[in-house]
Amino acid sequence: RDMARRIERALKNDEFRLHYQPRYQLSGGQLAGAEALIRWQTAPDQWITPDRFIPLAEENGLIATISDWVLKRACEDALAWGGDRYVSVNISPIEFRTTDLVQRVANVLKESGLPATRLELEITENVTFEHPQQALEVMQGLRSLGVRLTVDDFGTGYAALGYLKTFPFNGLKIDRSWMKDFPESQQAQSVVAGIIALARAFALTITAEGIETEAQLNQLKILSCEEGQGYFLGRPMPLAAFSTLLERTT
Ligand code: G
Ligand code: G
Ligand code: MN
Ligand code: NA
Repeated sequence: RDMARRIERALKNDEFRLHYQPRYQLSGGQLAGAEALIRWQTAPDQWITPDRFIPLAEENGLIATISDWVLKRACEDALAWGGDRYVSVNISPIEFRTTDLVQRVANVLKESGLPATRLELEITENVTFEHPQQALEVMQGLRSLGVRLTVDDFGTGYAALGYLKTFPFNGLKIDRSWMKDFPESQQAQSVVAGIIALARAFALTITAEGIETEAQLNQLKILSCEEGQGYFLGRPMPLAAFSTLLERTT
């Protein structure tokens, strides 16, 4: 309850920031877009990581308020990125309980002017949908707007074949835990190759996250993984740094 009050105050006091982590096309090396990651700065050198406050916001009903702030910021920022670069925003599975998510996303697109095709929503699979039928309808509504939907953290939770078949995803992100001993371990290579084949069977765009070495990047290219993200390619950074990166690439 105390945390709920702190989050509300933080929104009012403008203590949240977005950092952007670049996502690259692996074949041609183009900067495809960025994932928005929230940061909470409580003092000049003090940050609370989302791992700590997002789960609390989910419990105390403030997650939608945070998401609305993130969506607005992210869409406004991405408008200036040029080309058809997208911004991708993490949305908690909890938010798929209510159909108002579709209206909220529609509003933010309209108000910001960002084309829907340049917004992607990442939905973690390590939490199940409490009401799958409801979640399906919300996803269909979002797809009708033109927004892309991606399974995040794939390979850590509940998402199985039925999940990929039932829900209208456009993309899949391989959880970074699978990169740990990739590509040295033959088993890790087989698993990653298997997930890529699986994604292809469902016509999903595949992104590898947690790329930390050149060896990983090269092997992912060989496996025809489409997009990549990770410290080796670029860390999450403030908007100004991401804009500088864009200037240097275009
Ligand atoms: O950026 P970092 O590694 O600290 O993120 C930790 C976790 O917090 C990740 O699982 C990430 O998906 C999640 N996260 C970051 N930003 C947001 C956000 O804006 N909304 C939600 N729901 N989760 C976020
Ligand atoms: O759960 P999700 O995939 O949204 O989490 C994204 C988080 O992963 C970001 O907060 C980011 O800080 C972190 N991250 C991004 N790239 C790497 C990486 O190469 N290595 C590690 N360990 N973490 C990463
Ligand atoms: Mn994510
Ligand atoms: Na992830």
